[in-house]
Amino acid sequence: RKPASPEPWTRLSGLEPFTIRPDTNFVNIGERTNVTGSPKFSKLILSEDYEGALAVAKQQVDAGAQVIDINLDEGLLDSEAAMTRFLNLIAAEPNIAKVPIMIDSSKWSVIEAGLKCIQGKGIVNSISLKEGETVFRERARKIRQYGAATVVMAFDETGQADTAKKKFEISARAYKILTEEVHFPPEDIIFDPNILTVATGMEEHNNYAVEFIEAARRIKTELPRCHVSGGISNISFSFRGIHKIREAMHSAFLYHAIQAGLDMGIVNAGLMTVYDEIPKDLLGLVEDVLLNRRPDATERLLKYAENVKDDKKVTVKDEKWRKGTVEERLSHALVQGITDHIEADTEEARQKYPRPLSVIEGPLMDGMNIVGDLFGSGKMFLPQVVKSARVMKKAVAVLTPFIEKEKAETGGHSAGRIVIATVKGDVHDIGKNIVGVVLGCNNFEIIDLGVMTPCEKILQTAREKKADLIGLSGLITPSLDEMVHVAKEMARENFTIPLLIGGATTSVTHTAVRIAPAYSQPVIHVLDASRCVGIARQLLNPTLKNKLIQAKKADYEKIREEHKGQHSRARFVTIEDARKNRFGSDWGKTQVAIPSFLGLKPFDDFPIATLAEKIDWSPFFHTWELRGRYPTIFQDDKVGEIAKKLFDDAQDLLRKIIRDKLLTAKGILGLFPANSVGDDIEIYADDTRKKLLAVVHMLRQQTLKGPDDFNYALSDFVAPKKTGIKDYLGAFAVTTGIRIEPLIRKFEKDHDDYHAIMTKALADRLAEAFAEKLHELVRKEYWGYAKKEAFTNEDLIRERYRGIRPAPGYPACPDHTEKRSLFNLLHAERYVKITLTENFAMYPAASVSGFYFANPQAKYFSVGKIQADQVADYARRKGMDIKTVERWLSPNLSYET
Ligand code: B12
Repeated sequence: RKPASPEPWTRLSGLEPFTIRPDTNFVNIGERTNVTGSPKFSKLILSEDYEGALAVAKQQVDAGAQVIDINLDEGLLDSEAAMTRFLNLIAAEPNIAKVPIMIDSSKWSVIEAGLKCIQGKGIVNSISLKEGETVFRERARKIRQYGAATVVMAFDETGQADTAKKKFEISARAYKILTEEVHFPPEDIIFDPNILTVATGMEEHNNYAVEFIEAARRIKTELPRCHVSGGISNISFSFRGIHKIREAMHSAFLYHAIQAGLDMGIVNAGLMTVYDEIPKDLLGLVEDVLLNRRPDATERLLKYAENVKDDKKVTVKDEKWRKGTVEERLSHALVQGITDHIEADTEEARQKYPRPLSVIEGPLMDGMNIVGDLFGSGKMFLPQVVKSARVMKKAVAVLTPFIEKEKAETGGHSAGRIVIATVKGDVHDIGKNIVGVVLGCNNFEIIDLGVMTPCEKILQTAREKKADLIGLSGLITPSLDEMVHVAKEMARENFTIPLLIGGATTSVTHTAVRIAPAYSQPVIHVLDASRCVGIARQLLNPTLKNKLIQAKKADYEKIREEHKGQHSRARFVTIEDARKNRFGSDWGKTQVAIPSFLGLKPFDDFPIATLAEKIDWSPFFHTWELRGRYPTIFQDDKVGEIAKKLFDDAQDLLRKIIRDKLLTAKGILGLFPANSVGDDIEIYADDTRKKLLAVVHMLRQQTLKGPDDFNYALSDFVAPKKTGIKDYLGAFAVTTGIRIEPLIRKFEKDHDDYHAIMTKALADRLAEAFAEKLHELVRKEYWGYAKKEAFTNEDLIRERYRGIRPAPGYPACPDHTEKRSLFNLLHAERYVKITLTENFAMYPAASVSGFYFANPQAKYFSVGKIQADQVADYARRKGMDIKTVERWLSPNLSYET
């Protein structure tokens, strides 16, 4: 008898078989047993509450999941052990184990651990061509051995596919390998062509749903018998927290994707609604977004979302709080950051209270105390606090004329008076402003002297205003020396008040080693805004002050000791030996790329809209002390919602900036003939290389290296003159801060620190995006050595391209004074309207400048500490005296001066 050959259907199983026939409806894969997507499940697993975790799995099956996806990828977990434990526990629960398991991990070892445990036939989620064909084949063979089906993600060696074409091409390539080489049954292949989030505000994301649907259609028609799946909730992350919108998006997306061929998906059955029951107006808006039917689709859906509350019903804004007493209303407005009624409410309070000052000391301070407590205990986040400050400032503005009329003194009632300033030669103030707002919210009186503040002005103001503390801020390394100078001057002028130090370039080590010894009174480094209130309060409290000072003294003493130890432990080579161990491209074989033009190319008004698309958003969130990477930060249990709100506000402002042309982006790039001579780079006027335009001086690493490592200097990436090879160097300077002042002043006048800080943070992001965009144009067009380069924004952010753009001040070229030659070369002051301060900060603040190296082997590195012999040599090369060089390079010196 000839056995009947089984139909080529996908046959999966847990304890029970589950066959996917051609007439099987859409297959639901439960998503809640995933630590990356479900905070609740994550908490249970991390606290080892496996009973609770099993209950989640059971709930999924009870709710109709036909397969359950299990993902235990969590940094704090031994994921292999956790996967083994959880799957073994599931095996003992027939009500769960009856369905097939999808083992989900980005780590192969975890997948394999899972494969060893499951009974029946499960699914691996996932493999891809990300690490190349060899690894792909190996893993596919292993999956066959274990007898599982597999999900194949649309990734290849160049990254994640985001267009229909790329998604299909990668899937087709994987299909061919799997079916022809690995002999994988096509019905056991499930393609996941990446469902990516739409309505993020980024134009390039608008077509993501359409690209997915198109890819699904092609995969199902052209790759026989396979399946298409995806993580459905990804599509709607932009609307996190607004269930009504998300449900509608999921259902509408499924409706269209299933028609195109999607036959399974990881879904939360609880976040689903019936397509036909989606209100028609909402459905129209949602489908406009999903099908990318109109350019303003996102904006319109966002507008709709504003009126949608999380209770799944459309409601008008909740105005119940308006019925409370005036005190309750003020407190609510402060905590929630609502400015709508603040003027009227403050006026009402003024009439109720005996004196205008009593309104500040009473209900307003009560409200701000709640804000301070919530922030202190981590229940409120910086963007919310800054919004509260805006409400407070508006209320105080209403009262100020009355207080002045009364000739009442507000200051005496504050928790303390603090003079803060960004030091001379430095232009950055976002960090300082944030600290000012946070301290202000906590009842400190802030006298903010702004940026580029000379020492004399800081000390004179502190004396005149009888300040209780001085706070200094700085972004670039030359500011460190300026801070030491202020400390010395405070000592010389017999100040007795404590000095606070903060800003991106400062550190507790520098404060302990260099600044604190210059002033006998307390000098304290403050890491960020969340710590400034605690420190300031302690310093101004006679009982707590001594304790803090003693503790800091001991800490700083220890740091100084450790610092000394580090110096003596570090091993260096002479500059001569370092040069012998230079990195040398094999110049004989190196093909130098010839730029498509030589000279300067100014950009007078680069479109901000183009730059907006290139923004790397993660640092924007860091500015607001929200930790996480964009866009996954929106899924963060703790800060996700706040991050989304902040992002939406930023998008609104960005749109306004673009629409009303509120900022101007100017830039210049230059491409020049160049050759290295020792550690310098000579730049020539033209390709005859007879006339020298400038010499750029580089520094070389001097720490002792291992056998396969080099002592790098950036000049190593440019062909030495003596090789006779014609090489080139690029340079650039960009700013997006032109015309920023009036915009900031407008917000500040309106007591709106939130938008003032946001404007600066956005301008900084745009400056960085401009540098990135210009570099891309250089690679693809102006230098043209990577014409076919095709990277996603993520790839660009991770710098996966050829060539580097180090900026003077960054670790590979730490000398800020080189900006002078760079600016001369580019005529940056003339074309871009950026000026350099005496300490080589660039004004406007939102500016970036640097060099381009095209050498395929060029990479970023840190020069680190250098020795006196190199400093002497460098001083000679630059025509500077040693003392001056030592001052500019003080953070890099391996010795005491
Ligand atoms: C974003 C960024 C930029 C932005 C703007 C930054 C800004 N607005 O402040 C842009 C892209 C414009 C930029 C440009 C440049 N940058 Co930059 N940049 C950064 C980055 C990545 C983050 C800084 C930041 O914004 N942090 C967020 C803010 C809110 O934090 P913050 O300023 O530190 O403030 C907090 C605390 O420090 C503290 N604090 C701050 N002030 C005060 C004051 C008091 C009294 C107290 C108590 C506390 C306190 O509380 C604040 C709130 O929490 C840092 C690297 C890093 N990870 O720090 C490099 C960094 C600061 N940049 C650096 C350099 C070199 C530059 C450039 C010179 C490069 C160039 N050649 O183009 C230019 C200079 C620009 C100019 N105008 O002169 C160096 C500086 C060190 C150095 N060697 O000088 C850094 C450290 C990078 C590095 N590792 O080399 N940069």
